[in-house]
Amino acid sequence: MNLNSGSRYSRAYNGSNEKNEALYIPNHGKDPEQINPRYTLRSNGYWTFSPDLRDPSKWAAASHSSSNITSGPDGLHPAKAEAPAQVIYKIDSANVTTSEQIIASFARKNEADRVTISISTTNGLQWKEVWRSESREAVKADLKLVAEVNGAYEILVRIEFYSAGSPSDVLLSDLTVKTTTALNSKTQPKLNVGKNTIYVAAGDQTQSIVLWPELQNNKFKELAAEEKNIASTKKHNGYQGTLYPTKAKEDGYLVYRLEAPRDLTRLTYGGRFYNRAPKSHIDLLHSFDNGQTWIKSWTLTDTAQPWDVSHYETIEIPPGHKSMLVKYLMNSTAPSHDACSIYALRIEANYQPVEVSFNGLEVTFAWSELHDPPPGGRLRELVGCSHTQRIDKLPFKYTINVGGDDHPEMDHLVVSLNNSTETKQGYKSGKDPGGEKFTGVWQTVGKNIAIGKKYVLSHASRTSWDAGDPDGTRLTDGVAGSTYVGGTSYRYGALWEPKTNPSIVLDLGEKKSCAAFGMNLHGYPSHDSLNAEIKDRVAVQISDDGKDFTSIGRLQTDLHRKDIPVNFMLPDEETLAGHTFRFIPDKPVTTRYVRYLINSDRHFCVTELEVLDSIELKPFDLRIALPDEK
Ligand SMILES: [Ca+2]
Repeated sequence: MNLNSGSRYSRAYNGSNEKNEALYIPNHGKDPEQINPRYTLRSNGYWTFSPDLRDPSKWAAASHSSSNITSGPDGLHPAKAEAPAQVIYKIDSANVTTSEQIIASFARKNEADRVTISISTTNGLQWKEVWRSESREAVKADLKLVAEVNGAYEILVRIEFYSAGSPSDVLLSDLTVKTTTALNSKTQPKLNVGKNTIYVAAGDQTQSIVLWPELQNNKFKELAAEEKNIASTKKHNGYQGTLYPTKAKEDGYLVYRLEAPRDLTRLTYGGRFYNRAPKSHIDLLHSFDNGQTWIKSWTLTDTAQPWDVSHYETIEIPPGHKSMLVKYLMNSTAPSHDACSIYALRIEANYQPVEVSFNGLEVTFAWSELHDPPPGGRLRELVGCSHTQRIDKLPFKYTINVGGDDHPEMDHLVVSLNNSTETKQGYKSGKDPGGEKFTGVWQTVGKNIAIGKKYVLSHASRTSWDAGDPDGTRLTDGVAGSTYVGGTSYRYGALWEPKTNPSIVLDLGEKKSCAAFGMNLHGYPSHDSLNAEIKDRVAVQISDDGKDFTSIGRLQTDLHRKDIPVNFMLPDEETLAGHTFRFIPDKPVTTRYVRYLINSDRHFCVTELEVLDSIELKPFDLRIALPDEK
């Protein structure tokens, strides 16, 4: 991410499926999250940008560019009156922007003074005025932009002034830009219970412009600086390009212009190309002299299958160029999208940042510790925690220890260049819970010796929701139910009404050594094992004669997330309502009969019985090598 002075970016871990267009990017008018909102894939990030407007040594560093602007004790204003003046701020949103609020306060003395706010999502190729002061009284803007910015990654906010009297008659006294982004809630770095190591480093100190135009249905025209003999198909068919030359054996091309406020340093351009007809070629060219001379960096002349070539060229740009042109050229014997065409193109130019000095940043993780229910309690307790680290030099490595009985529920992650000396450092609680680095386990299960064996139910299965066990074979047929509960889940098992409290006697046929006793179960209402919701109790008893049984333990139905083996995949919503819960004795026991005594207040469904001849849980460290480690 690109952090300007005065920026703070907070990203939430918990997904949101709120139907608010300010929070998502519509996909052909629809909210993509609504296809299955229970996965809560969508989450949001919140940028707050409050640039310094007064300090003569600081205000420029927060801006993208300016002309005829200076700062004063009351804010930014024109350096000279009766001349156009402007300051432009750039929001690099890192994740895709969904909406933006611009709050600005101005002073304006004379009727002839002017202030306007415009935005551009095309690196300044097109501007849209979003606010204008209509009178001397209208000096506060509070804009909520959705359609204007939705889908953008780079937004320029331009404030133009005109002062008719003395230069400081018109001034910008306060500016806050709040940008909301959409992100994938599963992609943020999570903390484990115990010790976590955080590594913070700075990347390449550069700024960038990205042009990534949509091409189909003439959309390529929106950003192009020049075009010749070129067209696109109305709809991108996906397996051929959409942009193609319209005349045989003549050049068809598109030109894009890149302009930066400071020297360009690097250009990376290319795309995905379809070159099929004999003697066709597609060329990438760039120019530093406004198109007088072109440098060809790549040509595609190969017309062999599969007619699908992704290629990018990177050009180091010599000093002294703030502007350049990029050309995509096609020449074909057959002017058609199925002969010579471009699927997609992307242009990225890097340029010098305003400044690269580093004045420190702050990183805050916020989470909730999970504590098991106290004796007699029903619910896990959540304890809100956070940790803030001030970082004065990079790279920097530090530790966050997380307490509790399980991995925490993450809340948000903040990176801030809006340094405040008042921010409390360290743990919010003031206490370091300590702890060791968490290591997961790899589970290897042996053979399920219950498969195909006979069993007896104390109460016949109900047949509601398509459940049932008419032949007395379903619980040892080797098919266990799903991890997600509801819909068709009951048809894979035997089902009992609440408080039936059935028992099941399994006959292994002969005395066998048993390493684990399990049962795949779920019920209605659905209870999440990972949230200590399951109240069913299933006792395990053994017997050699099928008459006298001895209790040896109980299935463990409250699981911790930290206990889930690294080689077990949780369902997408990260709950566990249906599972083979097990009792694992300290050492294998030998028995012929196994009795499961069920005590349940809900509709209780068993899909499979499991007796394992072996089970192994070995430490398995899912290591992430930090950049300074091997
Ligand atoms: Ca089964």
